[in-house]
Amino acid sequence: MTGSERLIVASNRLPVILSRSPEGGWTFNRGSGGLITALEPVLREREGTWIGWPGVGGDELEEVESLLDRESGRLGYRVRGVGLTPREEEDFYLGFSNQVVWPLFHDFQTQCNFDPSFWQAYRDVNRRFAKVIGENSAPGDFIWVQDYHLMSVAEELVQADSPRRTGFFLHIPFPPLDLFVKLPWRFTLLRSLLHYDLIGFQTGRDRRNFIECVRTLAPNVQVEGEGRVVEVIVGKRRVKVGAFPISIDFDEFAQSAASNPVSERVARLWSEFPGRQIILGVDRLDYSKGIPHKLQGFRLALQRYPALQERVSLVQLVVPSREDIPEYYDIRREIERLVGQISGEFTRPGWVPIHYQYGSWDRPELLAHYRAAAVNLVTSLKDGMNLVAKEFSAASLEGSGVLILSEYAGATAQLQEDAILVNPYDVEEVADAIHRACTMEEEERKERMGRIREKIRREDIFWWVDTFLKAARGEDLGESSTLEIYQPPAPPGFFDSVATES
Ligand code: GDG
Repeated sequence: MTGSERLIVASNRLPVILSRSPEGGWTFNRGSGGLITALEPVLREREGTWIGWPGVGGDELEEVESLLDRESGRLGYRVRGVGLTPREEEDFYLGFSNQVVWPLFHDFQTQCNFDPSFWQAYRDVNRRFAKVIGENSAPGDFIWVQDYHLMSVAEELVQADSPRRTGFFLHIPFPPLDLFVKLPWRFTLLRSLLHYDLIGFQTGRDRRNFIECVRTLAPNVQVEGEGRVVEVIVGKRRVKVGAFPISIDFDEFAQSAASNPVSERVARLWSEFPGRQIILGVDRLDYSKGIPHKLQGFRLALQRYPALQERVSLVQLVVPSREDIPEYYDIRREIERLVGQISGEFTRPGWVPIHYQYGSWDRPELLAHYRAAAVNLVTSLKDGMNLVAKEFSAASLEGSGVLILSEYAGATAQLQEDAILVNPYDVEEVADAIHRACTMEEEERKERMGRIREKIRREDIFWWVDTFLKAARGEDLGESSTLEIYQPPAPPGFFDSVATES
């Protein structure tokens, strides 16, 4: 691929989502987020096409095609739809994607529902994506497939006799071998992935897990090279495998956080929490985010360090997600039970320990909370990256925010030196980290946050797109600073007694 060849992006959702208006027509909702912001300019420059589900059924697709064409004109790149029937939404999206791959890849093997009809729907939908990609691309184009919903697309393209140069980026973690082998379709899925020319993971750890699976489960595997991208050779195929930590549009976040409307809301928030520090949690409703663990850590912090009472408040936003899956309903009940208990135990006139909201904020409100908060508390039990941590840091304009980050978030690979790291299963460690963050001297806060912001600014979302596409072209990527695999260091001298015993 040269820098100017056509780019086709495929993702489960299109950046425009259609829904029926009450009058029976269609309304458009524009997606937002870093991925769309970063890919749109590249798509415009390269006569690109974005292929995905526009939120409609297969029988409605024809009806909306002219609307998508019109929208393509407005966007400056083409959007093409892949329709899903309600049954496929159930079995492919809520089923295989979110009750098999999501829990397994986040180490929640016991939450998996290995229903064979889910797998069948996954194959069918991936085949349909490949068909639409084949129809809307030519052999010289580069196809960039996003995320775990579409792992079989490259293989389906080959089977449909539409071979293309393909790259795949996995936004979620890749599990260790002993978990991956639990998957009934482990060999087929691995073979599917090996049809991509480049596979990108968030971290060195995910890449290591993948390579170990391939080495163990596929025959005659060799790995060549070092650095951000290595080559996995399976028979005659050479597959590039790399680690590309996703990021955010740092400058845009920092600038928007400084805007007048956001500054006004920051002032309002500070006046609503007079003389108090805001500890902020922003998480999609998901068992992988460790929200109950966060609440337990906060409760213990208030018990262990009574001086924190009336001095800090936890503002926790939980964004609704996948509510049709029973486990998500259960986790919400668990969260709300804990919020109720903690409020009951600590609330007193003039002070509420937890401000819990189940819903979402508009962007200025989100930015205002990021900027106003003294601490961002991230306790994911497993997380591909965690963009909230990066967004909080970018919006921390005063430069004195403290990031408490789970060891198990992908962002730890980059930010381990300056965030306060916690094992979210260790409730005492979380409590101590909250205390440390809330009592940290201004100077130390600023030094740490300064370095965090600099790292995120340097490796922002545009760097991410550029690095992935360069890797796809086989270009040299230079030095790699973020491939380190975080392991908790033992305290100095901890194992000395073992070493000296005979
Ligand atoms: C997956 C992986 C990986 C949240 N609440 C509101 C809101 N948000 C936006 C945040 C942020 C995004 O949602 C959440 O991103 P995360 O990265 O934290 O988590 P996932 O949704 O699980 O994303 C993850 C990511 O993919 C990218 O590769 O980092 O590990 O699980 O951007 O800003 N936005 C607005 N209002 C809200 O209330 N406007």
